[in-house]
Amino acid sequence: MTIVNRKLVLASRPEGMVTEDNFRLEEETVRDIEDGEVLLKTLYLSVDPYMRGRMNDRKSYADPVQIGEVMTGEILTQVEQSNNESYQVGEIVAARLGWQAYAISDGRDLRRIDPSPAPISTALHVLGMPGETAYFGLLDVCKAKKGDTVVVSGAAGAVGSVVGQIAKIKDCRVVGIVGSDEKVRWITEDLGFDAGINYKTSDHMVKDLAKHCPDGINCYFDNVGGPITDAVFPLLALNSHIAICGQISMYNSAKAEQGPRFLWNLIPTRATIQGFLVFDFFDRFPEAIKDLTEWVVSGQIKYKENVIEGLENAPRAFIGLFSGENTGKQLVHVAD
Ligand code: NAP
Ligand code: FER
Repeated sequence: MTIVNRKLVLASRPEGMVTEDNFRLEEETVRDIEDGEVLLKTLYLSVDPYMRGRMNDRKSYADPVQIGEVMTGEILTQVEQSNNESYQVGEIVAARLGWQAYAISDGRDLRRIDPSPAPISTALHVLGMPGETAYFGLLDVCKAKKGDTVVVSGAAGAVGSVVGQIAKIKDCRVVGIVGSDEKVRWITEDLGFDAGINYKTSDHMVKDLAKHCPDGINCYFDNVGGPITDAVFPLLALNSHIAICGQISMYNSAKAEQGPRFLWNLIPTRATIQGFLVFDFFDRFPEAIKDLTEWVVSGQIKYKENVIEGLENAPRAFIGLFSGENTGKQLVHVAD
C-alpha cells in the first residue's frame, strides 16, 4: 500500500517576525523501510520557541534548518512498520525528526514512551524537554531552596508553569509574570503560585514586583528577557541567582537589541547570572523524569495543553507562541 507523507519545509528565512509564508507543505511517497529501520507515524508534534533560532542562517549548538529541509522538532509517534528488533509495531516513541506526518528512523536516538503514568502527549512537555528545562534550570542553575522568593517570566508557558510548581513543591514563594489576566488566574488559582503579574497591563513592573517580593528576589528564572527582565534587577537579594533560559522577546527582532542593562545591581548583591541549555544535563534526564512523573501522578504538578488540529496548521501554532496564544504547552495533533 502506498503511504503519502506530508511535511512542512522551510520555504524562506524570516526577516524579523516569522510568517506562514516562511513554510511550505509538501507531499511525497514514503519509501520502503530497510533492515534495521522503522516507519513512524506522527501523532503529535511539538512547536517550541527555539525553532525560531534554527530558521536563521547562523550556526549555534545545532545547525540551522536549510531552505527546502523539513522543519526541525520533536514528534511523538507510533511505530507503524518495523524492521528493527528493538521496536515493535504499535509502540509509542518520541523522535527528533521534524514537522512531518511519517518519518523513517534507523532506531537510533528514539525515546521509548511509557504510556502508563500519564497521557502520552506529556512526553513533549512536562515529562520531556520543557519539564527537564524547568527542573534543572530551577534547581541547579537558580539553586532554589526552601524559603526563597522565585520569580519566573513566561510563567504560563510549558517551561514556566512547571518552574513555578516545582518551586512551590520546594517551599518557595513564587511570583509569575504573564501576558494576560486569564493566565494570572490560571497560575495563581489552579497552579498555586503566590502571585501573578500581567506585564501587558502593569504600569510599573518594578513596583508590582516589589509588592509581591518584600524580601527581594533570590531566584529569577528568565524565559523572556527585555524590559521584563530589566525590572527584576533592582530587586535582587544578596547572593541571588539568575538563570537565563530563554529570551523570547527578542527571537524575532530584526536588529540588535540594547543591553545587557542594569548589571551594576550584581555588584552589591553578588548575584550570579548564568545561561544554560537543557542538554547540558543530558546524563541526569532520568532523575528529572522520575521526580516529574511522581509529581504529575500525585497531582502536585498540573499542566494544560493548547492543541491545534492538523499538521498543516503547525506554522500558525508556532507563530502563536510569539503572541502568547498558548496557555501551557502548544501542541499540534496530527493523527490518532
Ligand atoms: P512557552 O512559554 O510555552 O511559549 C512562549 C510564551 O512566551 C508565550 O505563551 C508568551 O506568553 C511568551 N511571550 C512571547 N513573546 C513575549 C514577549 N515579547 N515578552 C514576554 N513574553 C512573551 O514556551 P516554552 O517552550 O515554555 O519556552 C519558554 C522559554 O524557554 C523560551 O524562551 C524558550 O526559548 C526557552 N527554552 C530554553 C531552553 C534551554 O535549554 N535553555 C529549553 C526550552 C525552552 P505571554 O502571554 O505570557 O506573553
Ligand atoms: C531554546 C532557546 C535557545 C533552546 C535552545 C536555545 C532547547 C539555544 C540557542 C542557541 O544555541 O543559540 O529554547 O531550547
